[in-house]
Amino acid sequence: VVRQYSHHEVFTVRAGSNCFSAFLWIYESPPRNPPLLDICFSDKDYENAIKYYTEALDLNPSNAIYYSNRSLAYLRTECYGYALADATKALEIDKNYIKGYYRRATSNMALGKFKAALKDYETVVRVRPNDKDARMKYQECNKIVKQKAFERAIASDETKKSVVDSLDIENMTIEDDYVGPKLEDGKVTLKFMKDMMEWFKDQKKLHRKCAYQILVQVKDVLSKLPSLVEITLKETEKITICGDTHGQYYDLLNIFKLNGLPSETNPYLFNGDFVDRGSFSVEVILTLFSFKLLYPDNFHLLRGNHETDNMNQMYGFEGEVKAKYTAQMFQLFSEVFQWLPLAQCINNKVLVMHGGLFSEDGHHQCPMCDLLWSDPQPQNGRSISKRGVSCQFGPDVTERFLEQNKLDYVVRSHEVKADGYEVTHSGKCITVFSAPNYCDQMGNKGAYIHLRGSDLKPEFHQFTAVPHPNVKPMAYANTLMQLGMM
Ligand SMILES: [Mn+2]
Repeated sequence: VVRQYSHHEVFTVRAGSNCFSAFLWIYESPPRNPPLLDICFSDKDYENAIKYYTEALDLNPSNAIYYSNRSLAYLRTECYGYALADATKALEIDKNYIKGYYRRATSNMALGKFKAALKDYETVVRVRPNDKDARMKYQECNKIVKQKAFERAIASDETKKSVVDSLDIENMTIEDDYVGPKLEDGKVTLKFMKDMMEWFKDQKKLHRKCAYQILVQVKDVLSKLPSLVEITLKETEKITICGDTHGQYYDLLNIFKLNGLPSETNPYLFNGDFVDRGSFSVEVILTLFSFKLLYPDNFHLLRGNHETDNMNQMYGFEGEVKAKYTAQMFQLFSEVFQWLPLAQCINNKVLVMHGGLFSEDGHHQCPMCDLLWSDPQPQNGRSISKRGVSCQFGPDVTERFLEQNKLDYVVRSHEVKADGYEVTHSGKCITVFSAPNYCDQMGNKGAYIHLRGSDLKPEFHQFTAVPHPNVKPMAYANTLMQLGMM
């Protein structure tokens, strides 16, 4: 394999980092080699890979392999839009380049374009009829396409009934041998919270009756909130804003250890992407929902782009809920997610949302998609999203938006940052990300922000990842999205 791609060896040696050469070597070897995939990469290596391939492409813009390799680096940094463009380019240059079809298929899978992905897997299988790996991927993708077609066929126009109507929670029995936490008189209490967090820490399962009670109650609480929640901090009050947590339950516990448990005097705002990727998403979301029930006015949750069905199907949450509970419970989660607010404004001055600002100034065509998906960019104006969804917005866009709405700055999450946070657009656009060592492989810090009512100045606190039990991220994700399958 190394010999076959010897020009990459030269290239990687020039790049001068062991980890970086390992990165390239591994991904040019057959994806059937699982032990190698345990090597830890940091986000810097992907960034470097992208940088070096971009330089190489400047010198040699007709090299399909460079495009294909950069496409992989983009896949790993969740820039699926760019990944798709590069894979497409690789195939334009060399339509016989089989790896290009793989990359394009993976990009399309990640973007939820299953039919397009299937077509590419089909090509690979046709060219390489004896390739078991290709056949497996083809079959897996085919299964999804058929399932989607079936779902469409049985879907009706009638308003979907809520799962809540088909549940008889009162009559669910808690078996005598269950010694875990239970709600007290059907209510979440501080004692229940502490017991549940300990219980989860020991990798034990909350009784399904309790899980259903929490979900039904939180649906009720969330459904009464506006899409844009407004809060006021008094002079002496502060709030903690956290970014993506992505199923990293043990890191969530660490935030509470470092920054104190949520309470009426220690309010929190969690800015979306609670689930998917990390394999303790059920524990994270049940903990967050329960705190919402305990402190409805002082514990805030906003929706991320991962609080939605198609993401949960690909990136693990649906699989995890099915493994730990049932498909019906996943449906209820899905209903609850739809009630999560989309943005929060603090003291009329700081606007918080998961993704960012809008594809257009003034009134907006798809405000929800933009709020949950967009990213800031350093250059003025707007450009095509690296993710293939929504857009990227420049400092001028932020400036205009803030001016029009008489705001000081925006806080958003959605992107992993080496320091756990990043201040851009001259301090007007702040990113906060709270999943340290994201996916066990990015080597990034996590961060949270303190905002005080007195001055509304952001104060950053960083933290590093803590160990977690040996269940790898993406353990419940669609097999085609798992590491090493790309
Ligand atoms: Mn996100």
